[in-house]
Amino acid sequence: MSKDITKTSKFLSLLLRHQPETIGLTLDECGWANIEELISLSNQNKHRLDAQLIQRVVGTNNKQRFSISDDGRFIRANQGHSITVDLELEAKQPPEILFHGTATRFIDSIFEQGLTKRNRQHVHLSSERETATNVGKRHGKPAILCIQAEQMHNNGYEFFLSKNKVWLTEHVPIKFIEREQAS
Ligand code: HQG
Repeated sequence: MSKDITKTSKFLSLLLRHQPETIGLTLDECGWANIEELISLSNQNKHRLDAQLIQRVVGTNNKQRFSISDDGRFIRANQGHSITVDLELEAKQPPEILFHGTATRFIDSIFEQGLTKRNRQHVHLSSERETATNVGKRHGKPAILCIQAEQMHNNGYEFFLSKNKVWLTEHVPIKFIEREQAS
């Protein structure tokens, strides 16, 4: 990814997940921002942005973080919000096991409280161990947790699958979490 694209992706994540007010942008209740407005407010705030750059970020983004509406006028983040938005996700049956990557320094607290969503709208889980490892590395020395997702689901916990295939849930109680020992 070129430097421009990475920078823009980070900027869009900030605006569309956390702080649209930084440039005076408003999102609708489903998290959509009007692209024309986004471009104009960004440029007014000295962040160079145009339709082509947005298209490149959406198209090349390795994690498919963003979606454009069918009419091409709106953009939103697919997951990862700290602000409250309705992603219109349907509850879905998860696989038997899901993974969560975290840092070793959080382990004690996780085994006291379960996995909590912290600043975000959901706890983020992955069907792939490798993805979880990469998420964990962002925070420090990684630790992988195996989550008994099917059991949770059978016990009435809801799961959602974001458009970019991140599994989301409200909270994971301790009894469904097991730490995977490093091999
Ligand atoms: C930890 C990225 C102490 C949790 C990724 C994590 C993901 C606890 C951290 C997405 C805890 C929160 C989200 C507890 C949870 N005590 N620590 N009880 N419960 N934690 O960044 O899952 O690249 O909010 O383990 O790919 O790391 O931005 O969540 O370490 O999908 O698109 O608290 O962000 O996507 O950290 O990452 P985060 P996350 P993007």
